[in-house]
Amino acid sequence: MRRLRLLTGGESHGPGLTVILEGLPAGLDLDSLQLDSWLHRRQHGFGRGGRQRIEKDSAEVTGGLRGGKTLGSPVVMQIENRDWKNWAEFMDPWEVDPERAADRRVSVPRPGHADLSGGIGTDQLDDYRNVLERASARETAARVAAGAVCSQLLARFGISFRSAVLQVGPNIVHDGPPDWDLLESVDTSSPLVTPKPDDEAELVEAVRRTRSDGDTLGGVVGAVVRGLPPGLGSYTHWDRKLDGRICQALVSIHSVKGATIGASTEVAACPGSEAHDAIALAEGGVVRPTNRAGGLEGGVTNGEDLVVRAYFKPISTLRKGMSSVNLETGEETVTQWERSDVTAIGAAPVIVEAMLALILTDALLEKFGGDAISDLDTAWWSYCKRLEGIWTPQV
Ligand code: EPS
Repeated sequence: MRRLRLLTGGESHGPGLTVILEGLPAGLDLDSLQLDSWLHRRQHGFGRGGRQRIEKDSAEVTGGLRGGKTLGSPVVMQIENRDWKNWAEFMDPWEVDPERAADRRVSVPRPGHADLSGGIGTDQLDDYRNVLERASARETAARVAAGAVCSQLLARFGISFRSAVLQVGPNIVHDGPPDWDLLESVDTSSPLVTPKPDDEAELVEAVRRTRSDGDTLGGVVGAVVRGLPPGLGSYTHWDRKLDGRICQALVSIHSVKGATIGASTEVAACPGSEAHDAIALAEGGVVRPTNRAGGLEGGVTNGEDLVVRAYFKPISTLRKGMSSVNLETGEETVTQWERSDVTAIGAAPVIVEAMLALILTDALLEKFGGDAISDLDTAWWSYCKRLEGIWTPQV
């Protein structure tokens, strides 16, 4: 990121997570209820394991805020791991009894998790817990807290988000890229957060069956962002292109193996005349009758809705185990199981929104700058004036 910086710290079963978000302008009003509601959405979803009954995520702000307004200094937040009390003797930062630690030792790496690759890289092959604790998707709670803050800045300029689960394992709820209308009425409290809650009973059954088979499921999440002005990002260099920055952020989410923008896989099979979006004039400015580009052309926003999909592989902790190796004994064996989720896909939409909010806030600050929210407002409205007849903001 160019104007914003996000650092997160903490292990899954450590005392908690720390979030440091640096680069926000001073004077931005923040709402703690919105922040906690995003964290609450991340804990939701049918198929989660016992851990989510223990945690009740909430962000305690310990820096960068006074009276609900940003100070321009880093926004610092802490999210408690309530499960820590059950792990203190195994995860104590200073003293862990090696005999007791053996009870929670992970000696067989799980295929698909960071265990083996991370263990080799950091020379921690004697206990993969040293790797998995940080590689755990628990860290997404920190990302969601930061993304929730960013979304409040974007909301000031009329930029808003919708997201949903489009596929659970092999069960497709919506084929192709989503659009705003499809996602507008998504009930974020339905069991699997799809755009078709009436069809979710079947999906819930599929997750139940997978659980009894000792297996896990992934899926696809779609998200749409409305209200972005044209001209965010850059066409001038590979690492400035906004489409690349968005996909990097999405693929960095735990379990995500692919991310696409607009009608990506679909247009690869079309002739150009059916792949691109014609440009037309209407009363409000320049319009596109279609949005196959998903809001980005040449790495720059074009004023249409930003449309993304993120592809999640199944959770890599399987109750029925998978073939693996124990490098200490030099034997081929089967992975051990510890409590986990059957699928976390219901939690994924808000995580996708959070990563989008971070990257889009970064792009907005890059374009309009300002250490004070008043300077950002001035630059935004001056740009909107220049775009009169081309594009109209949603505020
Ligand atoms: C995770 C394993 C499970 C998940 C966890 C991610 O945790 P535990 O091992 O404590 O049962 O529940 O996700 C969260 C704790 C969370 O808040 O999302 C993993 O191995 O990645």
